[in-house]
Amino acid sequence: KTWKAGLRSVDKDVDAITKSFVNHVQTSLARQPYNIDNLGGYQATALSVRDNLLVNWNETQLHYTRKAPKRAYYLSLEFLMGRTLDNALLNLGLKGQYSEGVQKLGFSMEDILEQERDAALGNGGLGRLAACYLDSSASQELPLWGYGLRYKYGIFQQLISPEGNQLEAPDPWLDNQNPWELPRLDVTYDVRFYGQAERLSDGTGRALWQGGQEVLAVAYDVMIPGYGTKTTNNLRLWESRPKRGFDLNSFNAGNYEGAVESSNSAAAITSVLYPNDHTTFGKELRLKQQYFWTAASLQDILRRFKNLNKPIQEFADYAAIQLNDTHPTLAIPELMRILIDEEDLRWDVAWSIVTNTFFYTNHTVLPEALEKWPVPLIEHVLPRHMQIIYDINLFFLQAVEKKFPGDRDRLARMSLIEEGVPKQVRMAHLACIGSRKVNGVAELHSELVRTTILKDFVEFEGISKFGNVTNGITPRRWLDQCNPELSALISKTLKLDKRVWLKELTKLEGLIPFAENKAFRKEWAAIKQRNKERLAHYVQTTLGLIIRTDAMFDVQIKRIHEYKRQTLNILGVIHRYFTLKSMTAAEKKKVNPRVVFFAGKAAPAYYIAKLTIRLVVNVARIINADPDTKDYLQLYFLPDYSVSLAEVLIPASDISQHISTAGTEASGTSNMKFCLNGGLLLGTVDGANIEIAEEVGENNVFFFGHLTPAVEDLRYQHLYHPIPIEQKCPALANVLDQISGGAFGDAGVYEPLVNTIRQSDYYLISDDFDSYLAALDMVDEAYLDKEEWIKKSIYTTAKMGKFSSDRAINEYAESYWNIEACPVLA
Ligand code: 26R
Repeated sequence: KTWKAGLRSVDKDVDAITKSFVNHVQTSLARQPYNIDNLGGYQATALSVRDNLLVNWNETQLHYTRKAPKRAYYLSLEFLMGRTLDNALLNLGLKGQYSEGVQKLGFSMEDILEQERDAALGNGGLGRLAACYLDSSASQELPLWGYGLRYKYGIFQQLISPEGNQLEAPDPWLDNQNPWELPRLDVTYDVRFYGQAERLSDGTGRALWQGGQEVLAVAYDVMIPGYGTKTTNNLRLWESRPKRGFDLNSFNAGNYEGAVESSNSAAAITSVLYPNDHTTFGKELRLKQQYFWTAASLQDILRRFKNLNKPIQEFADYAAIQLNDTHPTLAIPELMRILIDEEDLRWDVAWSIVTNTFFYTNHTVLPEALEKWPVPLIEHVLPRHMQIIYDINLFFLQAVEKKFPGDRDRLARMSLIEEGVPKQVRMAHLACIGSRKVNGVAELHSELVRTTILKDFVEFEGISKFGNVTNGITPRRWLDQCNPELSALISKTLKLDKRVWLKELTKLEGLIPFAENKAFRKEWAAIKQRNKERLAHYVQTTLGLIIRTDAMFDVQIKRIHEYKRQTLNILGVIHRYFTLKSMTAAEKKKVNPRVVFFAGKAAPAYYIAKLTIRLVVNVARIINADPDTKDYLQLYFLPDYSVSLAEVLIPASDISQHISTAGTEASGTSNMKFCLNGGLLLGTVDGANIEIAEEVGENNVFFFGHLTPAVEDLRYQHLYHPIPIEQKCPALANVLDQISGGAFGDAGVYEPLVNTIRQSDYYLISDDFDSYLAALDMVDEAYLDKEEWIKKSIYTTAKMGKFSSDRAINEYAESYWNIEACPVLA
């Protein structure tokens, strides 16, 4: 009774909010209530909001424990969360009250929100998708936890030198304290590395793994509130710590460095996010990250299961574990190890539990991104796991041999082990055979998974194991938060509370008839205009650049990679520049002014990608200073792309570019975000672009370029029947000559980049350039008819319902994990 009286409930009124703010200023921040700056204001607000989240979080977790539903676990090495405060306020339904509260105390909510640093524990699409899925899982009241690593440093900060080079600086995101995490110093597990594995000779197949290094995993919990629900799910991030502070023997022997060395090497495991996407490096520390995280997560999941007092054979009835790409694939041999060596199960029983527990999502078919780990490295770091992988492979290949007798090529293709020096473990094969189901992230991509990288596995295991779940995005962050005016207009027009349509996004179709309403179109366009001004203001205050806002805003923002073809875009810009320069004043008058934005990070070791950035920056320098053209064409490379920057850029865009070589972009998710905000799409017939076009109709997107089936043939032609670029594509040859000739300075510097196109041109720039230019012209022409353009914009937003991550997470829940909503009653 006494306890109950003391229990806290959620603060619902402004008085309670200001009280808790002041209270946190005094007792948590140890500061005086007067004389608090915006950072202090942010911290106090965040701590107060956190208290409210905690009430719901505790209730949710207790509810799950009591109800004991089957749960899903989302294992991802990346969670690209961005900022939390605004989202927490929205989902709690306390935005208005807190804005009023902080205003009473002399703050503006906008300034407070700006103080928060992004949680940037991810590289790009895969990590941001994980964050959207967490939001949707809680909003759909699904019992789901995320598991990841608490990197001390997230994705690097990008600086651009005066020459245009990308420089990397660390991202010390935890320096100002992180109010959104709860350290759980009581939730810890031991994780072993190295040592010796000896098979027991008792005929059970068990082994003893001893010695080596033991590291402690410490849990940090991040609360994930659902939109308009009490459900507050959990994201558990592991931090590595030395198991013992330092080695006292070495210390006493005077070897101080030796004494702290092992403690340093333990802490190093979760020190930094690897900044490469799409190229593997085979680094030992990365392998240790993967094992550390999967081992800690599995111990945690098993401990929770054991609290249910069910036989271990029922594990897969209570837990579904989603592998976000192959990064957590070591969970498969790790669960085998636990079941066999520690739980004493027979191999077949263990394997059937494992293959009913895991689900694998593939996020790329690019060969250089498919993970392979050298056998000697795994043998060294995880000796017992290497034995288990060999055993899995043996039984697996025996089964293949049985189904396809004498087909040695097939065995070699399907083996978990790739022959070579050194031998390597193919993680996608292991993830595939160890999982209940496998999926790709858009229709085309899933088909490519089935027909290319996992073709043999489809033939062996049957097609029904291989599905598709098209990606989605959360409309809470990617419409309501980033574009509040548009959200308000939609609610007003649909005569629906946003709490309805933000959870049932297909309701947006109700906007279609309003496309014919002139007054509505005017309001729609005015909001786009104000979003452009907001972006211009941001660029002016952060970079000191003046951007004209009466132009078409053309945006390409994503990781810099050859397959995403930022090169195609910049070459198109250069072509436009020289075309403008050759025009008379009268001709120019008819031209749409255009502002082109690029943003994105290159992997620090990706030379060609960095050179692409340098080219963009230097082309911008020339173009923006040229009096002949600057009224018609401006170009900006915005440094240090992030979730928060995307939230400003996306609502301001008229057209965005998603122009990967056909068949290379698994899905793309920013394409959905732009379209949801009424930006039109210029793209190739690739990834989710195709499904977007299916929704909005081909007349409302700008498609160009060769299709996936042509790509292989074209590459073959490049190699064996090359046509000189001057002959094949004169417009492109001209542009390349200008670059080589030093039109943008640095004659010679860009040759390695230019040569990738002049020579093998793996990503087919020369094949798609002319049709790309034609598509750009079509965009220009369409933009001339403003009213028609706005109609397209409205129609595009209206048709984005399919791409809500609520739809996607429900597909996983129903068709994959077999879990159900477990609502926490108010
Ligand atoms: C192994 C390592 C180097 C690595 C490879 C690839 C690390 C990270 C990646 C990231 C990849 C898998 C990625 O982000 N893929 C993207 O996933 C998005 C979400 O499904 C897709 O929208 C996007 O098309 C795809 O490139």
